[in-house]
Amino acid sequence: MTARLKTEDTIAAIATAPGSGGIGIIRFSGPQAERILQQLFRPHRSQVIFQSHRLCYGRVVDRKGTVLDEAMAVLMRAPHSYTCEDVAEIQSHGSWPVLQAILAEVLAAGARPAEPGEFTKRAFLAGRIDLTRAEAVIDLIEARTAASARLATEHLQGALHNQISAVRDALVEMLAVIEVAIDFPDDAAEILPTDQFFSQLHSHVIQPLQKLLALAGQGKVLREGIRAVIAGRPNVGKSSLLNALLREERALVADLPGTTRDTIEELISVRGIPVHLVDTAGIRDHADTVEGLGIERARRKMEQADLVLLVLDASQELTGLDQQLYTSIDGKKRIVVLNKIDAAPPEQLEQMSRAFAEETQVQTAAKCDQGIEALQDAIWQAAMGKSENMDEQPACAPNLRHAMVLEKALVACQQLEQTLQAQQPADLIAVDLQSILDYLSDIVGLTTPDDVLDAVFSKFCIGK
Ligand SMILES: Nc1nc2c(ncn2[C@@H]2O[C@H](COP(=O)(O)OP(=O)(O)OP(=O)(O)O)[C@@H](O)[C@H]2O)c(=O)[nH]1
Ligand SMILES: [Mg+2]
Repeated sequence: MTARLKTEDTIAAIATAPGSGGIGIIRFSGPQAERILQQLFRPHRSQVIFQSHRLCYGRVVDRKGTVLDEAMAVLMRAPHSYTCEDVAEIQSHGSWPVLQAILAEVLAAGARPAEPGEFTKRAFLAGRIDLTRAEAVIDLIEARTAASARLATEHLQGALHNQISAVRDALVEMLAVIEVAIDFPDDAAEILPTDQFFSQLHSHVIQPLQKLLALAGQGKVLREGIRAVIAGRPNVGKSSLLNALLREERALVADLPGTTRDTIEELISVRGIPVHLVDTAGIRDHADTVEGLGIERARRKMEQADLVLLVLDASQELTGLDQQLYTSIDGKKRIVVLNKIDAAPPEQLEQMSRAFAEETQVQTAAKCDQGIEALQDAIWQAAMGKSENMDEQPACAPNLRHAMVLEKALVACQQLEQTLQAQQPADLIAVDLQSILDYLSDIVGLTTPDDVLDAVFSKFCIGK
């Protein structure tokens, strides 16, 4: 990939998160980085000149010479830096006012504030990383579980880029053959054995792209997580289940129906999947105004859920309300949770279990932490859409942007198949091949339109 543009200005930002921390980092990148660093950083040994990639101890001073902080500084000379430009970083104490004061000096010395993701955008524009790796940087920063971080790291190391590149290489090879056929139209039939072309298209292009696309759902789950709503009649043990899954006494639990009145939301990790868990008010008919509002909210949450955990009290007979709730989530992803099995007569439990034989069901005793692991497994399986091997996660999974482009590329593959089937001339085959190639170039950022690039980088935080 070649550089798209040369950047003239030097950008600066606080790279660490707001708040106070042990250290904080101010980062600046661009042609003025070294001069600015020299202007406001006084090395402890005055004879020190900045060696690239060497950490240096000293003091940061403002324009009047007042010391702002003791700090470490490092200069990373182009092109061996994150942005491929000269980059300087000052590691000061992580007090927000100190960081802001240092940033103000950097800006006064000639830098301008960086936009969100601008450092990474420069790395991309310089050709150091492709677009899938740039997107992985955001995913890694925002990862909420170890499993989502692992997926981001795989992408950062080029997992998706490499797969797309392999398909692109196959297409380029096919295009080269076509071009020979265009140049020698009389020998085209010999140069272009259609069967071979078809099988190449299938095994090197269509199948790999379909395989990738099939992983998009799992990618979404790992990156964004799912919303799982705990619903059911009052007093069946919904809040007890939330507490057991959270491993803390988050929600009030009482032997009174109508204990939970508002919804309670918490983020947990279920075998690496971020799960937004929502506890709701127990649903019943005759409730007071406040409880009624809670019930309305509970119903709305059920509608919005990716997964409903329908909780039933196994120590009691099924009621009409249980049935009603069950039918109201028809068509939704759901798990039937038979709770209070410690207090359930065996025949009744068996009968209830038979009534939901078709459903994914888990038997629990939330009060005694029983069946919680099985419930976690069931949540994982429902979210990932597969039933085996919970330790296995895809090393590569397209995000929504990639998936949309992959779908278009596959449509273009169908078009190419039709062209081949109709034995159209070689130059038409070349046009179709080129259009598949163009889509794949969009994924890695070779030809991606500017508005898409802007959309990608605007999701970043400032300083990255
Ligand atoms: N024996 C037994 N009791 C349980 C179990 N889970 C919950 N309970 C009890 O059932 C009662 C209601 O529990 P909650 O967790 O408050 O039930 P809820 O569904 O959130 O109730 P509402 O918020 O009123 O809708 C409490 O007394 C719990 O201790 C269980 O597994 N076994
Ligand atoms: Mg409750």
